[in-house]
Amino acid sequence: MKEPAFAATAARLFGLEAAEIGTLGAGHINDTFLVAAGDGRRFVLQRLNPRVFPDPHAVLANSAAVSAHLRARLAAAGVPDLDRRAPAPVAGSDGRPWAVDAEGDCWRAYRYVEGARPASAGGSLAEAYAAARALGTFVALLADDAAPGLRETLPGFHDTAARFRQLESVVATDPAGRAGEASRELDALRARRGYATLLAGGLPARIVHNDAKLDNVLLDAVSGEALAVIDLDTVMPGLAAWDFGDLVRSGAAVAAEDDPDPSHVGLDLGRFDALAGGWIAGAGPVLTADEAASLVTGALVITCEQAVRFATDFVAGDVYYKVARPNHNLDRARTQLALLAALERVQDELRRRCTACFPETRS
Ligand code: GN1
Ligand code: MG
Repeated sequence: MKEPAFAATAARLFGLEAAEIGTLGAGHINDTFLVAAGDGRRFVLQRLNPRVFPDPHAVLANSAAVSAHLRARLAAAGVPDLDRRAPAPVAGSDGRPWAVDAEGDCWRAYRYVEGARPASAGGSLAEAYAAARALGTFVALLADDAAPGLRETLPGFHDTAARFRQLESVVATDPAGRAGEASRELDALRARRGYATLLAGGLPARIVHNDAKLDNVLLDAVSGEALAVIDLDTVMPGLAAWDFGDLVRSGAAVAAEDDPDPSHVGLDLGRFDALAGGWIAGAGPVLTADEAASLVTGALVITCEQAVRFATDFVAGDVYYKVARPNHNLDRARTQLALLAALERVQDELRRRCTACFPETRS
């Protein structure tokens, strides 16, 4: 984590003199700060993690193009309050929607959306529905011909087969001497290698968020209305089932992603219904029948893949995700495996519930 002092220097690259500065949010990857300028305006300032994003300029160009497209679509539909619904990046000193500091780190800044809060997996069902609908609508708004062509900034991000290969290769070298400690989880994952090919082939690539978690949606703090989808680093071509899958993975579990006791983990069917209903209300109109049929498979595949990713990082010695305690990544892998088992038990029921969210006229 870069210290707030670095952030104050970075803020100047956007013409901002910070009167007050603090950290913000709970992301696993980037460093995020809340900057209060002397005139009372507040900004979110983020440093992109260079280990995760090898081409930060492409990431920032993608997210700026997506914001511009969303703003144009919302403006054309007569939606007011664009700055709260699709915050635009602040221009850096050379006019680009980002800035590079003396150490070569890439930063971006947005106006902080006042009077808003992120949706949360512990919130009401109405909140889950509203946030899921916003994430589905995001996919629909980016499905038109005028949508920007985006770079694949993280190649193979949801290539589940490649994620399995990475796990095996880090286990083979076992750089931190931890593979033995994760042997039960490794066995459970190896038994599920078949998930790696379940979504392969046939499904259309479209622009998706790729990190479709509830806390990436801002809600109006008073009305609870969904305002904006944020955290656009991973927006790039992908499958609709990935977004739906990540939403279910992160929003329908009854325990936190890093709960140290996997026996706490279960699937909340009422919450699943709210998420599926909301997301399909937003994205459903643009989905093909094959995509509609792939959604629950997406939940299984993405949950399995996330278990693989956390297990890989545990064995690698915690080099990717931020950790706050020993075994943090192993705990995360265990919750994902417990959730996967819960999803597997009821997958037929989940498919029926998903189908019921689409209008009957759908062929
Ligand atoms: C990371 O930092 P955050 O929470 O937005 C990760 C996602 C994972 C998620 C797990 C670029 O997202 O893919 O699903 O952690 N982002 C990246 O909670 O790897
Ligand atoms: Mg993210």
